[in-house]
Amino acid sequence: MYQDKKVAVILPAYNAEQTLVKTYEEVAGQDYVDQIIIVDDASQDRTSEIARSLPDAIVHVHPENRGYGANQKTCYGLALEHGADIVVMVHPDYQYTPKLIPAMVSMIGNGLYSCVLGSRILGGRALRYGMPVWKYTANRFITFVENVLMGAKLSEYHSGYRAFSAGLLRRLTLDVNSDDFIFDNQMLAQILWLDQEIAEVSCPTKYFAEASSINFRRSLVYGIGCLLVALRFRLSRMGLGCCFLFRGMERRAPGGD
Ligand SMILES: Nc1nc2c(ncn2[C@@H]2O[C@H](COP(=O)(O)OP(=O)(O)O)[C@@H](O)[C@H]2O)c(=O)[nH]1
Ligand SMILES: [Mg+2]
Repeated sequence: MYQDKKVAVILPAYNAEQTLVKTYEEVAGQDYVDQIIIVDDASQDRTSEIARSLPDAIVHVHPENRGYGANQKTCYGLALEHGADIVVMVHPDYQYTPKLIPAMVSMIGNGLYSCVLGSRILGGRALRYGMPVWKYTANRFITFVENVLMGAKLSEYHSGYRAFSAGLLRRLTLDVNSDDFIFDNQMLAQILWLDQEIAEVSCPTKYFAEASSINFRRSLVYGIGCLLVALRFRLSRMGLGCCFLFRGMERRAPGGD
């Protein structure tokens, strides 16, 4: 609990047998964490078996592979069902350190922000930590265009480490979002659409085989998708139609969630 707020950490897992236990144990050791929810997206390895063996984890296994976005939809749904007030999403590939969870939780729990991202770019050491140069360059370019089109100033939109208030999650129409990787980007665009301020903390990141499996082709599809989301945002803001991503959401005064 953070003050009187219940904290859930969600781990959207896919073929994570090598790193799930290590991530889980470190997450479980952090202050404020009440619940850890693991959703396995029909992995081909022993992820579900390992997840079920973990003490106190809430585990859900998709009957078939539905994609990264679909996995997160299940995760957020379960977290809200279980009464979470603050939800932290972290990839179970042990790429992001769970040690930032208390900091991110407190930024949400003290009412300052409704969304906090762990940024690999902000500390300026992504390349030193091993991010491939092509991924870094693409990340910087796409982030620049997204910031211009969506009127934000984030260091990146592509982190797998995010915290949200339950109040904000309930306002987002996550069900209309993609079941694929672009889900993450659509979610941030929806938050910006609601005029919510997004906070960032710098996050040391590890790069190793199990932590980064997305190939160039899938990254390209993702990158183009990001640019289209940002363009749709700008066109919708200009009143030139309203993109399906933003249609069902009610905008209120900035700050409140
Ligand atoms: N649910 C689901 N997750 C996937 C799938 N493919 C990759 N992932 C997850 O997506 C996340 C990001 O992929 P990753 O290769 O780590 O990307 P990178 O760290 O940004 O280079 C990881 O947690 C993967 O486990 C999939 O088909 N379904
Ligand atoms: Mg990764």
